[in-house]
Amino acid sequence: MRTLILGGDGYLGWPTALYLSERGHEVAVADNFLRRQYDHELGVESLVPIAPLRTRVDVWRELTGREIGVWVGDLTDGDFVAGMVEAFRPDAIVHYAEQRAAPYSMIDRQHAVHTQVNNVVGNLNVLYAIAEIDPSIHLVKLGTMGEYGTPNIDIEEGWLDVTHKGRTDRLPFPKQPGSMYHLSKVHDSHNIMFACRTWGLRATDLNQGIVYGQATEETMRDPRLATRFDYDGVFGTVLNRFVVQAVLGHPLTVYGTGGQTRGLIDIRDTCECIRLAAENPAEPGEFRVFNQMTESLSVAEMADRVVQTYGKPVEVEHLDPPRTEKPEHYYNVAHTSLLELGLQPHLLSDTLLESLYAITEEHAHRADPSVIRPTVRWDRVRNALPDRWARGVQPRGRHIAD
Ligand code: USQ
Repeated sequence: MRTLILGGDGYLGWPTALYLSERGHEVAVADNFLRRQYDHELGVESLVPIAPLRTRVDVWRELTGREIGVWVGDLTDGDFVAGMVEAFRPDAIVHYAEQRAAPYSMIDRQHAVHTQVNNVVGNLNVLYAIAEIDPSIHLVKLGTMGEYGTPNIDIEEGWLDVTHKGRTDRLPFPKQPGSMYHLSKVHDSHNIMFACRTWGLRATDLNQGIVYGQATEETMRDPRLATRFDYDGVFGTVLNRFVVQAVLGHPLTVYGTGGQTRGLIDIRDTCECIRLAAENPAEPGEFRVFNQMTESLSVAEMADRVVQTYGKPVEVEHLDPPRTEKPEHYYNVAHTSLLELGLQPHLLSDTLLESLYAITEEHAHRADPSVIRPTVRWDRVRNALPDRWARGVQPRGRHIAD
């Protein structure tokens, strides 16, 4: 099948492109390199060096003989999106191309506006391109488990059977997102649901948990195929950060008690989930939601796993929580749809953690410990960026400038 991957230069988009290409999909990727620009703005870098997209694609062709098409452009430009969809005519569009860091979206007004404009407008342009050009194209959209928040009831896969005053209906599961970024994904979900209901589009919203890991079978074939590995206080996600912190001898930065519980997924399972969703499309008019996570752990449990498995002493520091979130809560998530399609999950194992320690040790000389601590607080409407950031490049001035 022909699969177009939006955000195909990113942490997950790139490994997914290789995974699907290896399995016979005709793959094209689109990217505007915004993720690389955020690094310049924040003065940070992926711990594992990443090659330019052109090099990545050339190396893959040399190694496998497989071609990956490249489109460079911005999804907020509707003509670009329509032109690309018209020219490539995909069977499925996998949409990763969004600003994905909650702390980045909470820096201040400009960053919140940038996040929501970039994400919501980009996704709308994708929906319109599909509706106008070929409504049978299946949209596989990356959502987030954070759309649901942490309600005191079981979290279902997108929908909830509700009986109210004697009448029953199947309604969208209530959303209580915890950041301007997570809110942008809720807005996307509403727009996609509307497009399915109104124009008969077919879509799968993958509400993904926190991804950990850095290597897949395909990215390991050559260092120039590696994907990024973030550990800074803005883009680094919790378990990847804890691994890097352990290796650098930095205390593990547990926010508050560490009682927050989240869904997790291994990067290799992300790729397989995308394949399963793309190869088993939603029906015309169907808005399908899968919870893309394989297990739940509290932040304290994640820290503990790292303390137990890293061969050297590791300190844990409980920080004054920078985010507004429930410190302890009920968390029980239904996630059977992808298992029913055949997902065989890699649960968090000591072997996986050991391989991550090895990757981190290899690149530890590139780490900048000064970017580890959290700098963005949810209870401040305007977070002052450290000087080193203020001097950085602004990402896409036309969206975040006054
Ligand atoms: N946390 C710590 N210490 C840290 C970093 C994070 O205690 O050093 C805590 C946070 O307070 C939070 C949890 O760990 O309770 C997760 O934080 P995170 O930064 O790993 O993840 P999050 O901000 O939720 O966002 C990440 C991805 C996002 C994706 C989301 C899935 O960046 O794109 O949508 O995970 S989910 O968490 O299910 O919403």
